[in-house]
Amino acid sequence: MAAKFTRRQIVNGVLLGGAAVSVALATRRYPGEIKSIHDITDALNYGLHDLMLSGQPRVREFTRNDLVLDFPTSGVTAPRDERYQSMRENNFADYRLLVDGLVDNPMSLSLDELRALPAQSQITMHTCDEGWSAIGEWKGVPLAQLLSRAGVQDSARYVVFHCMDTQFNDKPYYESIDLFAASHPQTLLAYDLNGEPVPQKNGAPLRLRIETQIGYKHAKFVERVELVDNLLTIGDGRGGWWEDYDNAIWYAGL
Ligand SMILES: Nc1nc2c(c(=O)[nH]1)N[C@H]1C(S)=C(S)[C@@H](COP(=O)(O)O)O[C@H]1N2
Ligand SMILES: [Mo]
Repeated sequence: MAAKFTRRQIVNGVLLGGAAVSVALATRRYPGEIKSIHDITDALNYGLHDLMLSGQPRVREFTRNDLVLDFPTSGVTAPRDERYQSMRENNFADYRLLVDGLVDNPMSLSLDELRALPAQSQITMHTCDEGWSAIGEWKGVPLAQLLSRAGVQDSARYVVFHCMDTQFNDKPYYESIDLFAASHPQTLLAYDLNGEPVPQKNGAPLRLRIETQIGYKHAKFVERVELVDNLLTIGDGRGGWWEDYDNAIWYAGL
């Protein structure tokens, strides 16, 4: 005898099937290891945001009247690393930004070379998950522009930002984003804040602005941009210092 299903059972079946497929697709694309419900919801959130942001809409920009003049800080404000301190004493004359990994033309750029590239400015709101937000004017090089100069190879999927500050657990800060977020038109490597070189406390001489994501993704004191095909071999493998240290979610969309 053929089984008979009510309309409700069929609808429920289709919904359940759809949910299972979405979970399967989202978790397959997700770079981290899926070990808990928390990781599954993170993966789903990531998949959904990519869909919603597929046209790369810009985040809101503000006016100079909205600026917070002394931009707050979070995390490391003065790297204790000797190498950083001596670079800073020398006004970052010896600083080089390295762009390497899965690229055709690895680059090493001084601050003057970075400043000579076409620049972009934006007045945006930073949101830290500790519960504060602040508006600043950031100027720098669009990340997409740097990446296109470096020639990203087909196998690359993520951009890792290596920082010059060692954290209190003796591990260096790092963060990572996918190539989609990296190519957002407001994703910048910023060297100026409110018309002045980025102060030490806010990540001198160069920090990431990833306006579609929350505070801890905005790596400060960046010295290396590495293109990779997976995140498992970087740090402890969860894609960032906070992710490794405190299980912070890797995809930190606002
Ligand atoms: N290298 C490095 N980047 C970092 C941090 C850090 O401690 N070290 N803290 C993060 C956090 S939690 C936030 S909210 C922002 C704060 O940036 P700000 O200090 O300029 O406000 O930087 C992020 N980037
Ligand atoms: Mo933060």
